[in-house]
Amino acid sequence: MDSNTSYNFPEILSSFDLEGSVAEIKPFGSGHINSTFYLKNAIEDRPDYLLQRINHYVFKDVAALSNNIKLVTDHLRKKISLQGNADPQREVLNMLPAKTGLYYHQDEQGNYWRIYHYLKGTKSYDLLETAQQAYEGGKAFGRFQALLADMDSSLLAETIPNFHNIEYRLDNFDKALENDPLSRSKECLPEIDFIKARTQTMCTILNLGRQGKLPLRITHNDTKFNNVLLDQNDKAQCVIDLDTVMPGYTAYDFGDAIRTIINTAEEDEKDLSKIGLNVDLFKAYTRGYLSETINFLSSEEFKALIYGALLLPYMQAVRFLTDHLDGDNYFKIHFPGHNLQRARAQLQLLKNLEENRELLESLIYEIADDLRASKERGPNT
Ligand code: ADP
Ligand code: GN1
Ligand code: MG
Repeated sequence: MDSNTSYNFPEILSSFDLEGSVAEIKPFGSGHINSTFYLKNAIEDRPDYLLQRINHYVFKDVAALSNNIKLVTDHLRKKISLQGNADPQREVLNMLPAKTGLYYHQDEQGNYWRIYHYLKGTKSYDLLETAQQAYEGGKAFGRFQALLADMDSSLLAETIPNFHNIEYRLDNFDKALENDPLSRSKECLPEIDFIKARTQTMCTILNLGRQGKLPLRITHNDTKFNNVLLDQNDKAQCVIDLDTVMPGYTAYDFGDAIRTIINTAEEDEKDLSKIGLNVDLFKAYTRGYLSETINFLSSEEFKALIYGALLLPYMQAVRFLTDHLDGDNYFKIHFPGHNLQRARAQLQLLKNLEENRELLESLIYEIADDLRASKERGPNT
């Protein structure tokens, strides 16, 4: 699907007004849903681009999705331009209109495409290496939420309905177990039991939201660490992958970022003994995140952060295992059984998080106290 030969690139590229000319097209990134290609410009001082095929099996309304991204990036650009030494060209994704004026192009095969300006000199990490990177990631996602706090969330379409609704995910899991089209459930009985034992507790955030205790805000909803671009000095530059930006709870974004930051191994690690918790990176991310959000998070939202950190690996495991049972229709897999391996890794991560829950929760409180105290002391102390 992703090889350079299966798409009519000349036709796709000719539907956009690109500066210069494209010298090279290279598959890029490690996303599970869309397909990304780097377009190198033949002319040195002209921009490079990033071409993406939008997976319209997953994102059913590409027009609404593109409209969301346009609204969100316009809002971010406006807010960032008002800040002293910030540069919206570097810090916000810039999506190009096609010649039709729409922000996507549909090719003859029915595929949807969009193009962003490629942000030169940036890096994204599947596995991060230093506390500074974690801190910067926390600041980037925290700032993202803060900048969007005054945007009217009713303007945004729900690009994937019930995306982080754990009851809905568990319903789908039950349906997959019932149908079991490939008779795969028998190879994952311990994982099924582990998931079933936690169905009630994992609805905590959803229930708090239903009781009106958590505000719906505009959240990113895919805060994997590789969705923030860092610059050459490992400073946060730009939050990317905006397909799932829609109303959500802040704890979901915190939890999904922690899922990828605290894990000492890859998301799909086969050797479960390699999956551990890097508490220093957890502390650094939390400090960065709270430094941007502590002023607006309600006390209930703040208390819910730890539930988010437990929920997101759980929800991810449920989603991976559901897809495995269904026959791997949703997430791209690289070998048979990949989704099962991913689910097992996420459940192992959850076990580790549960065992260390008190420690992690107390660290969130300590970091918040420390930030509040330093704010009271003022900038010169
Ligand atoms: P996916 O949905 O497949 O995760 P992303 O939008 O996250 O797609 O893009 C995949 C990868 O491409 C990112 O992890 C990042 O490394 C890189 N990337 C995305 N957008 C840009 C950009 N505008 N400039 C530079 N690199 C980018
Ligand atoms: C998918 O597209 P990508 O790889 O950034 C998925 C996320 C999951 C993630 C798990 C639209 O994100 O929800 O958390 O895989 N995106 C969608 O790695 O389902
Ligand atoms: Mg991504």
